[in-house]
Amino acid sequence: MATVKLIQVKEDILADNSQAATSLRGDLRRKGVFLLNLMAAPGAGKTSLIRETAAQLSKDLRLAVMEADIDSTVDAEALIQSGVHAIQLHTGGLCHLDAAMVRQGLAELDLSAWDAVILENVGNLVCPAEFDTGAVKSVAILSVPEGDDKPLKYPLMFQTVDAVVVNKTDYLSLAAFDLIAFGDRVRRLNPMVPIFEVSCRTGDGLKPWMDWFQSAVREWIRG
Ligand SMILES: Nc1nc2c(ncn2[C@@H]2O[C@H](COP(=O)(O)OP(=O)(O)OP(=O)(O)O)[C@@H](O)[C@H]2O)c(=O)[nH]1
Ligand SMILES: [Mg+2]
Repeated sequence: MATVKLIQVKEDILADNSQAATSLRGDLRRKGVFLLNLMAAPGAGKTSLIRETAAQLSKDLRLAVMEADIDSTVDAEALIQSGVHAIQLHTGGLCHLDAAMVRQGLAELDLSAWDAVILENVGNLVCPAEFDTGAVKSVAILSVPEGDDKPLKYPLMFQTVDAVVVNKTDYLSLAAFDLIAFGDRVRRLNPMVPIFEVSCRTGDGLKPWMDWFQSAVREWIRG
């Protein structure tokens, strides 16, 4: 079993979160490090997308991962076993991360060694969307078995992100998931947001996602 660096992160209940998030982004800008906040319901494919992204981009980008969970180190262990540099944050039962908690996690990484850090937020479609983590970009994953109605039920998640990934498209033939209706529902909330249809299992559709991610990192690093 891989040895995982585990950090208990604590909420700063006295801090103004949006101020803390803006200040964190400023620090990331000065250090030339990109931070992606990846959000989704449990099991939608966050760790799988991170693993695929790291596998395809690690020759071009120095990429580290912060896995956040209420408990367990399984995701960080799985990534380390795939050769990805990952640490594990525990939220002490909280279903979200705020900017102060993300800053505590980043302090455990030597930021001069990385171009980009991906944060896997706690699996939840509600709470994580309510907190600015200080990330440069936020992305929501929705997997096909969850259903195309989720933008109607969890609008904040789809409203606040910079990109949406529909994962597990290999299940489309088995599920009554209407990609057009889903896209319409998302764009009613977030008109310009790019939507990537992928399967982390088959690799289908991953190239446009990789291109988007890589250009977002490059743009940030160039300043
Ligand atoms: N069929 C299929 N299965 C997938 C795909 N992507 C991920 N899975 C499977 O879905 C399950 C959950 O994937 P994870 O990547 O662990 O999902 P997660 O969002 O990180 O889950 P939590 O961290 O528990 O919230 C695993 O069994 C994956 O192998 C896909 O594109 N197609
Ligand atoms: Mg995971």
